[in-house]
Amino acid sequence: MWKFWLCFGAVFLSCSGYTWPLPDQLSAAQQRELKELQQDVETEIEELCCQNELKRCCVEKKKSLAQRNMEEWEGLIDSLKELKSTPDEEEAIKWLEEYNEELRQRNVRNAEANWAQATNITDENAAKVVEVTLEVTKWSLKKMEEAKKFDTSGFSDDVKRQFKMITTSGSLSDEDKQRQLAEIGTELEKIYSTGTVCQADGTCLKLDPDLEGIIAKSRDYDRLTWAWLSWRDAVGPPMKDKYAQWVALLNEGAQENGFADKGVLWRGAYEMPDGKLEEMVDAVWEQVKPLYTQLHAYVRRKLSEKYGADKVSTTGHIPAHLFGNMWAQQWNNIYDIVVPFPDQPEIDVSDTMVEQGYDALRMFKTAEEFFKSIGLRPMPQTFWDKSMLTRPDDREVVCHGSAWDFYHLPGDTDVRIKMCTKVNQEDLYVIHHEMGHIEYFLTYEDQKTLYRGGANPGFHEAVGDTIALSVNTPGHLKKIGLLQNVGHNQDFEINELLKMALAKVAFLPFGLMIDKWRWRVFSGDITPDNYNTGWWNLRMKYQGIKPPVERTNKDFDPGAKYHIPSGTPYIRYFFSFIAQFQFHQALCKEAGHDGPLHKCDIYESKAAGTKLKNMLSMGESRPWPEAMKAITGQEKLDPSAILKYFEPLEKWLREQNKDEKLGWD
Ligand code: KAF
Ligand code: ZN
Repeated sequence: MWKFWLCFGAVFLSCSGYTWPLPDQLSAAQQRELKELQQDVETEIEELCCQNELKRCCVEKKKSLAQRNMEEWEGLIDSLKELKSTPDEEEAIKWLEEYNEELRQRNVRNAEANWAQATNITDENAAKVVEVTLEVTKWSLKKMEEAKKFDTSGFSDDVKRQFKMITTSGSLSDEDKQRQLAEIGTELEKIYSTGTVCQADGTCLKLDPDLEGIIAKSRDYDRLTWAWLSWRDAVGPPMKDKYAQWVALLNEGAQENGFADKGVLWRGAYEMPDGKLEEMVDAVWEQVKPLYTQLHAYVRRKLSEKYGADKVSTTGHIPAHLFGNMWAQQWNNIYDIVVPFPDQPEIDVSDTMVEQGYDALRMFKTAEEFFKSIGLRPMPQTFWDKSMLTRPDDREVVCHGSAWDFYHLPGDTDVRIKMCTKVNQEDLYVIHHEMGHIEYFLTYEDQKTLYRGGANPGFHEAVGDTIALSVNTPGHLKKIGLLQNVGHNQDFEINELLKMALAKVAFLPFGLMIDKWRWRVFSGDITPDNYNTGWWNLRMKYQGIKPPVERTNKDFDPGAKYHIPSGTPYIRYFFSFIAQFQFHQALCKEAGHDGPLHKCDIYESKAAGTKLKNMLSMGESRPWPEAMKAITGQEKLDPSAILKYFEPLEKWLREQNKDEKLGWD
């Protein structure tokens, strides 16, 4: 109650930050009813607090209204409490409470075993991961059978939701097959993470940092071809048959549980009727494709000038190894080749970071400082003690970055990041990305175990990226001493937007095609004989790129991208790259930003932080459109924010490309 009055003490502060009491004995439907009422009351208060009135008068009105509503509120809660849930539902709720606690404890063990292996790849640790995975599967299957005995038809939405989650499974019933699946999974990830390429002089190179470094920095066409090809030859072929077996086993598990294939289950995370997710992302892609096509044509022209028209034609697909990134998924590393106005002040801060003596720890502290500035949580001490922030030199590890929730009880926090940090701007961005996952973990720690997840997987991916949209503005980089000069003219702005587009717009068709490939692999449209052809057909169609040398179906180029051997779904990143601009736009509005969206920096805005926190705290407890609404006011994935952000650039690109033949077919 006291919070209420505190809130009204500050006259023009909105009351949206106030948490109205919501007793958890009520059913979800009842709780929702109360929440709706709460919103009505808040709107009424806001409306009454007329801007033109005297301050004092306004306070009085708010006070009396609040008092009246509080009485009604408490009366309503009492009457709802009397409407008790049925005995069956009470039993179900009790069963769920125990389930959630046991799940939490099992998740802790699961995370521990996986962490041990990911930070020290050994046969012994791999064997432990397999054992824990089998244990988890066995337990989940047992619990699923128990859960199915409840008739949930009359239960509240919240109880139904939990049962649905428990009974949606793709697990194989046969234990030998379960083991086979778990073993192939760890094997595939091991091939990727321990892959090396040896040169004629006997020195051997790893993907991270060696081969990725060559692709990022070398401007020698043949050297680039060598690095690109060697990585694929090293890891692809050894994976191919195993991958086909892995797909078959996953599909068998899905089919045993009544699903057409594993792709249906993967898409299920978005809680849309099957087919609708693909429809939604396709529609979004159609809207952003014109912008991508402009960027593609501009970059193609620059690459053709750099490497020669015999290497890069100005009308067709671009060879995939020239983008500064092993997978051509983001193109920011070739900013130096494509920079529109080279005489403008530098905007890449990598060199400055090295000059200023940044190391991994300082980069993480820099990121943490931003999250704290908007009122999100600092990293707990255990984070600093237990995370792996750089590549150790005494053992093999999985270098691909990840964030880990050890399903702590509040107060006993254990969250970690595993990353092989390098001192450059790209990794500063990745750190914000990973820390975004951690902030989500911390903000939904009070949720039931089943709900300790993102509103959908794309939300989880978007949190840190949203923050990084502020951090990477030249204005902010200057604030933290990483840039000395910031231009204030249109040329500088175009440089700035182009650099951003190389990271964000270039990514979109890649983010889309990966799971288009896997959905078709799972459905059987793309068979093992056609894995590589199917892959390149999509790469060519969506990204407008082609392999630098001829590929055959003996190759397995998908395996050279981490998320394929690790079995991590990818459409989440496409979702995220659209949604993060929606979030950014909404938070900027909350922070009172005015001016172009790409100039907005929400640093130190508690209002923006609160808005974000409110959404994050929902975890996975509600379908994602509700979480989307909580932060943006609308329920849809909508590319208008990203299009607005890049509007000045798109206009400029159109002018530059007016004599180009756009596209690649
Ligand atoms: C995103 C942002 C910038 C560039 C590129 C991307 C896409 C993608 C990529 O291709 O690199 N990004 C990542 O893979 C970042 C790693 C991660 O944070 O998304 C990580 C991937 C992962 C690793 C191991 C097991 C499962 C997933 N995801 C997480 O650590 C994570 C995600 C959700 C909840 C908890 C942790
Ligand atoms: Zn991530």
